[in-house]
Amino acid sequence: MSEQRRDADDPVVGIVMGSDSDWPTMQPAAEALDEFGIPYEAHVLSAHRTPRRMLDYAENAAGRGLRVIIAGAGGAAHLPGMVAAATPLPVIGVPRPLDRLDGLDSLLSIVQMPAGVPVATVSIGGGRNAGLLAVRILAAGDPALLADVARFQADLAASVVARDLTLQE
Ligand code: RP5
Repeated sequence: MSEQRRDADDPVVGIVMGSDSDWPTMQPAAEALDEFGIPYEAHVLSAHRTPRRMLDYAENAAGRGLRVIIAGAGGAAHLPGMVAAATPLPVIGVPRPLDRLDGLDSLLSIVQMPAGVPVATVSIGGGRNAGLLAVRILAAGDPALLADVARFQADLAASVVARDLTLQE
């Protein structure tokens, strides 16, 4: 990849989805990135309706400075896998629950990738965890961000303890 000049605000995570109707599922990923101050971009790319646009995006993502892609889709959810096929970047797949099969179709379409083309698939509707996983991937090479993740984990644990019900009493 050729080195490009980058500003601190340039996106390092790409959030892509098969339809604008997927946004409610994907928005929690964006919110998680916001919480950690990670710049991102969000686009609609369809593996089926706009295949060339999807391939252009995936093939150029690393060269533009993106480091992780979060891809969500529902039903015959081929977008995450096809993006993973066309980029060397890590891809996180988010299965969107649709009305008819509750997202099981989306999950299986995303998770059953052939060896050699990994997609890190989160749970059905797991947009928030997709965002948090992207943060962790970035944090592996960024000690300050890693410390932020550790603080987040400590806060999460404290919030669970604070809500303990002490059922034995
Ligand atoms: C998929 O078809 C999209 O990712 C979306 O989850 C689903 C329905 O899309 P729309 O008909 O709402 O545009 O490709």
